[in-house]
Amino acid sequence: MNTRYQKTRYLTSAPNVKTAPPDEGFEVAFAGRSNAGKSSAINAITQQKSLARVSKTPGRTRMLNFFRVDEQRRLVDLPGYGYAQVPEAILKNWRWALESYFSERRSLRGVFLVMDIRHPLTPFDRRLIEWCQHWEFPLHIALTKADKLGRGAALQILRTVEAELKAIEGLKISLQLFSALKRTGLEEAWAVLDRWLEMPRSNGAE
Ligand SMILES: Nc1nc2c(ncn2[C@@H]2O[C@H](COP(=O)(O)OP(=O)(O)O)[C@@H](O)[C@H]2O)c(=O)[nH]1
Ligand SMILES: [Mg+2]
Repeated sequence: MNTRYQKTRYLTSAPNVKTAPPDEGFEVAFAGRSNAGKSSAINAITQQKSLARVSKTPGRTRMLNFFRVDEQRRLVDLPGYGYAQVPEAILKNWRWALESYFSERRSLRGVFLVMDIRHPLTPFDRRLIEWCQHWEFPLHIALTKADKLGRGAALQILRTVEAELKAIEGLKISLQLFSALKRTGLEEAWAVLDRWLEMPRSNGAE
């Protein structure tokens, strides 16, 4: 059990990095195509029922949503896009908002990409992965909704995705199976966040 994320609170939303909270301390960005299971993953990780629901508030869906873990640490819910055809103007704006965030955000320590295990490596995911490679951000991938598959099938997808991504030069990557529904994979997710956010070690109680 890890209780360090339980006090996470919604901080603010910003359309782009220029209006984001002060660029201090440590930040981890959560990315994922819409409906991949990102909000559910954030809620499971922070052990809250509806923390990430704020990201669904109309007007905030295309924003960077900031959550405060503590004085020095934040989680950021990045905007995704869906299955439906997205108008070019919106895509362009999304690309610009995320590219400027990735290129300018000094407190960003790593990218936590949530992919539905049944639909891994969509064009959305590949774009994110390219950016991580380009800006040398460590990337952690949670293949979520793993409960939808048997253990063997899930592991096979994990290995296939891993083999493809480990072949990309200069990409620092780790992967795991996850299920918000069954609450599996939490320890691995917390370990990655603890490391990236430089969480002080607790003294045993957790
Ligand atoms: N079976 C299963 N369903 C999930 C899981 N995570 C999310 N879902 C469902 O997938 C849908 C999209 O989830 P949501 O977290 O809102 O996705 P987001 O758009 O990426 O934030 C919802 O109906 C969730 O209940 C999971 O681990 N297992
Ligand atoms: Mg969401």
